[in-house]
Amino acid sequence: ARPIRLTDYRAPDFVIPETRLAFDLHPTQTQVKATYRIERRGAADAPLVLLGERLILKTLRLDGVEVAPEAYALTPECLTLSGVPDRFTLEIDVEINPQDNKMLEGLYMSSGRYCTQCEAEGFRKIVYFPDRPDVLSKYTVRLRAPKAGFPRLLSNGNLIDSGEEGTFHYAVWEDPFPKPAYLFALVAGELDVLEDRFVTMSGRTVDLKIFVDPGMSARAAYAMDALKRSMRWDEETYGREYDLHLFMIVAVRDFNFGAMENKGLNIFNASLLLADAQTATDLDYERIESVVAHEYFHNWSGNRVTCRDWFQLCLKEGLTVFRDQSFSGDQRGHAVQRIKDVKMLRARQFPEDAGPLAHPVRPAAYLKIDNFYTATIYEKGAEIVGMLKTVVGAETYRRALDHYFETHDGTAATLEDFLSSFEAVTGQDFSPWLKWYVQAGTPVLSLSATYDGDTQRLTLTVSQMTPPTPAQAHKAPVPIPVRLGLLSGAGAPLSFRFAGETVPEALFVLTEARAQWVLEDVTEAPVISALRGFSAPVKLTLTEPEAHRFARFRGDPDPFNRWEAAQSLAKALILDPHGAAADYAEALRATLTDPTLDAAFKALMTGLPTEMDLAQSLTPVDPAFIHTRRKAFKAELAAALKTDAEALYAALPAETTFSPDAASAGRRALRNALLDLIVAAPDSDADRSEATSDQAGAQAVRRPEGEAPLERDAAKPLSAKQKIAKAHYHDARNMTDMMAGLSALSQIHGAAYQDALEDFYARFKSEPLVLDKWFAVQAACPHPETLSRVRRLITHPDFDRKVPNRWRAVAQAFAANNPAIFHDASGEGYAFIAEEILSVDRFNPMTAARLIEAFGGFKRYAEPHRGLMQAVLERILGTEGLSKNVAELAGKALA
Ligand code: DPP
Ligand code: ZN
Repeated sequence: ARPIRLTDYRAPDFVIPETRLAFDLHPTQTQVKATYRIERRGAADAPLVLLGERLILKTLRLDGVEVAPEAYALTPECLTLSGVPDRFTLEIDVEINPQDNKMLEGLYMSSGRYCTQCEAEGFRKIVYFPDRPDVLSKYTVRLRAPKAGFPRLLSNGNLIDSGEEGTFHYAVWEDPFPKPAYLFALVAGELDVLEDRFVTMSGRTVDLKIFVDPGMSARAAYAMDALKRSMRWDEETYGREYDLHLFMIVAVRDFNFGAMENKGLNIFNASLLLADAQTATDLDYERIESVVAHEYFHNWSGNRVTCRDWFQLCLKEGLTVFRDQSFSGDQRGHAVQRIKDVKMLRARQFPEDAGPLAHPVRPAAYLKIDNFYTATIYEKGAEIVGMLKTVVGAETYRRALDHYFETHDGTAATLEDFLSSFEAVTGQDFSPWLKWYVQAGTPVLSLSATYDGDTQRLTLTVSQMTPPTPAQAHKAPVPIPVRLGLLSGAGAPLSFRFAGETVPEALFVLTEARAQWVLEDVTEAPVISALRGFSAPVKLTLTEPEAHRFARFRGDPDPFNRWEAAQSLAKALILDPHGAAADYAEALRATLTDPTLDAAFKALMTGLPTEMDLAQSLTPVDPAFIHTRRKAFKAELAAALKTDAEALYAALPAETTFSPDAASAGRRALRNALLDLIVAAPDSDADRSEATSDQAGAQAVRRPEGEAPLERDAAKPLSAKQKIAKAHYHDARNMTDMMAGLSALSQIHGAAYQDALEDFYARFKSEPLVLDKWFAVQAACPHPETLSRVRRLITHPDFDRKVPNRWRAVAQAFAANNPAIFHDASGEGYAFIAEEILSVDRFNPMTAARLIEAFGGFKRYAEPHRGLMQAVLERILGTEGLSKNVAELAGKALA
């Protein structure tokens, strides 16, 4: 297949100012009738090329006259008409089969309902159209379906007509805002609705409707609340007002993405919309809040101003992620939010940027754009917007964004347009920032300091280097904002003079490969606190004594750097085979007992770097070493803090009434982080006899299938920590605590874990979203027995590969959240995931391809992992009938 290149971009030859669609909905034979008003913009002899896949073309009429078959060319991917006039009306009738559509792109059925997913290139699976984001059209949509079973007929915009035709009924929707086809949506089926209202800043009333499975509307209450807060926030923070009289969200079970910002009719994966105390965790609530905000914010950053082509994807995604992160920070606290965002960036984007799948935030070429809904485009894209805000300041940033929205409203824009808004309001040149968009790889920022006590001068020498990435051997410097402060040796803040002013902290921007910054009036040799708030998405190297990190750990006034210091210490100590936990435990004890710090922050401080984090700091990666060392360090830490952790845990009783607010969630997070630490402690002598339960489980791998491996443990008395975890699980009044209990039990393994799994299944077997968690916790259990367990899970009657949530609950949870077992030296984990990718690729390539990432970094791994992963990738790539999606990523991973 030939790649699509940014440099090949050409403006469309035809525009379609008006689109009329009529759907006669039928599970296997839906009739779609499209009427387009078309105008030529390009060369007089340019043919009209419409894209369409998996469509049965019925009729084609140009200005009312049927087009003869010899007057058009039809291939499996497009319909070409030559010699068309400059202005004309084209009518196209096609037939499609929603029931058979398991790709979940275009029009498909989920739980007996019709729904759509058109981003990026799904509209062409509904009808022939110039399916590209720079063709904006005004849509009028007529839906017709049987009244029975399909009482709701929804599409974008405003409902302008509806009526009955015998046992059928219809609805006509008109969206007054021109939009690209990827924002088209329809939903038809039986749905309950939760309704509310929002009065906009100019006094208009907007009806808000969230549609969910019958009986589930109470679970949409939190999403509704988040929606109203998002709408207010976008008015107050960005001056952006909602523009239709109706805003609808629909939750569906089968969905490739998290959610989709279709104009006026967002469609959500039910897992990111439905929540109540009994079925959703605090993390679910947090994600619902941020995704509801994200999709709502797209109404301006994405819909009103859309993307000229898919290379500009981060124009809408990076900006919208930055906007939703800022919203979440305002709702939940900026320090904690920033730490979580950076954790996510490092867990997903940094590895991507360091491996064969590295690509710029604006890629230069692709085979399947679906493969570029990546952490780089979303999260790194958001970081760039954040850096721009940091360097220009909040007020100028707001003026630049106002300029951007006003100048490009109703158009399909580019990243250059975005940057030029910053130029327009500052008069400065922002072209150096384009480097961040076109250059892949994570820059390494090196910092060294020399202090002169006589002159009280601190000289910082900084330099940057971005390592080569595929197809980009040489990199230019990028602008790097560095927020920097100083601490005394005792850990107190130390002010200094810079540019004539005495300041507690300064912002430097490194624009060249190298620079020197001189700080005056520095009264003692300081501890440097650089890159505060993670002011740039770079890897910082700073050679300094361990004591400096401890000083920041204990008292950096910047909470991000306080957390960062703890993490980097933990990383170094874990990766050092002789690293001891005693000093770290002391500093953590001080943090945990500090009454001025909030619980959510303490919870984050209690968490150690993940095995994935650690893998990034070790070459070659040895997953077993990382797992063993992390476990040993955690056990040592837990032993040192046992008394404190147990006392703090006991002092934080489980809350009886559940509130999803940030402060309550923070308390639960801390209590659950303490539980995690408590169960990591080695068993005391009294419990020693129980320590064998781990080995009993390990032997289960070699037992024949079907034999209950843990049964014989059931009679054993429980160890102290098993008792705590079991009580935590059984006493839980909400899903957050329940999952924390279950996950703690999964860490210990043994009979109590098995009992809890059975109990959980019995309670929640009819709750699909909760059952996803039940599958995921088992797939992520770091016990060797998981290798055989995942094979049993995929034969479970509730397992269904055709439902992406359920499939990801096993396959993704195992590949991404269980490094020790996924990377088992036998290669069985790799083989399992390879088989899963190939199975799902047969019907849902978009979702299957996402899992290739698990093998992406194979070259960094030690043998036998490296060779085994390479063989698996080769096997995948050699498979006949492979999708373009999987072929593109597997090919790149191997290159
Ligand atoms: N555009 C969607 C999102 O927001 C992806 N389906 O992120
Ligand atoms: Zn988005």
